[in-house]
Amino acid sequence: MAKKQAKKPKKKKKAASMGDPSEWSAGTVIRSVGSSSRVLGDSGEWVDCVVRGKFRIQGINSTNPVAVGDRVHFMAPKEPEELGVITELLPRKNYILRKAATHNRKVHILCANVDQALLLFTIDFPTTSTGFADRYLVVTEAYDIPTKIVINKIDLLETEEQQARLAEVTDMYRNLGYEVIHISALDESYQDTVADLLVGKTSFIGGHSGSGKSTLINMIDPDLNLKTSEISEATTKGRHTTTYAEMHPLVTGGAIIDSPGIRELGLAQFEREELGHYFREIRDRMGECKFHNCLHLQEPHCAVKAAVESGEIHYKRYESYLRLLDEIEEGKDW
Ligand SMILES: Nc1nc2c(ncn2[C@@H]2O[C@H](COP(=O)(O)OP(=O)(O)O)[C@@H](O)[C@H]2O)c(=O)[nH]1
Ligand SMILES: [Mg+2]
Ligand SMILES: [Zn+2]
Repeated sequence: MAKKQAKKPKKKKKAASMGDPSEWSAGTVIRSVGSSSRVLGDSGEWVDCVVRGKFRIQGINSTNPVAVGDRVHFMAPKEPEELGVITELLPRKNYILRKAATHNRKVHILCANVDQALLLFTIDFPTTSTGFADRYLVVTEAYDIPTKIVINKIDLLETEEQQARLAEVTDMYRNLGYEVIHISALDESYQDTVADLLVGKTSFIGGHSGSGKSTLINMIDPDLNLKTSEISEATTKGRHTTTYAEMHPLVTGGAIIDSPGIRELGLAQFEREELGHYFREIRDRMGECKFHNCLHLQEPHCAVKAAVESGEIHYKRYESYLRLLDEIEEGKDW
């Protein structure tokens, strides 16, 4: 057998010079892995770029200097074998953080400048727990990002028990003021519903692996032709794939940011005392607790516990609150 030929080292592209600010263009980061980013320029061109210089964001100790959704200035390459350079990061309207995968004490900016977040929720295949949903809702509430709950795969709900869970989850979140939409991303009759949700906006979409995110994005823009995976494969436990958020500009205007890793959405930068502010029904009642710093645990004359006992606050939401409170406590050492 012939000796395996040694792989030629990949020729590393050289970065363009930073040039003069008058030569810079504006664009949006649509993919970002390590120090290399893909920028969609405002005039429609895609440019692979490196980040030059320091992009220190005050108050955020993050592993990534720029994130998907960031508005930037960049210097386009002059030669085909050059990479562009991101020269300037424009101010962010908002952002979502998660724990960094590699650095214990750092955060990773998942995305920036989103108009809304969608939570893709599945009653079954795979089952999404309300605990998972509440963690997501707490984070988007904290960052003040309007959030809608999209329950997908309703075509698969056959038993009365499944229908009952669908109704329970729907009522629970509608009662809190969240918009809850039922769809089947494989059924074209929902296309208009999905389009109404997404057109013209930059949406962050989260949900379990296998909940149908890629299918939903393909439904609105089949040209994107995103890979979808069988549930059995998608939900295999213990598989550690390094995956990154990615922005898909839509032909209809707007864009979708698809992200795996939302299980790691960061709560650790929150204080225990502030968690209640991000549960709408707790926030609405906390002023009536006897103690202004009430954590709604065992304190006397707690309006929140009273509302849980009377059923005005759903016990599942209160359970989520307790679990997240514990998690913040445990996360404090990082
Ligand atoms: N029956 C049914 N299957 C769906 C629906 N949406 C997605 N799927 C399937 O669920 C699997 C996972 O979907 P995918 O889009 O890859 O999920 P992602 O991991 O969230 O991106 C694929 O086999 C899809 O065909 C739906 O509404 N109904
Ligand atoms: Mg996917
Ligand atoms: Zn209280």
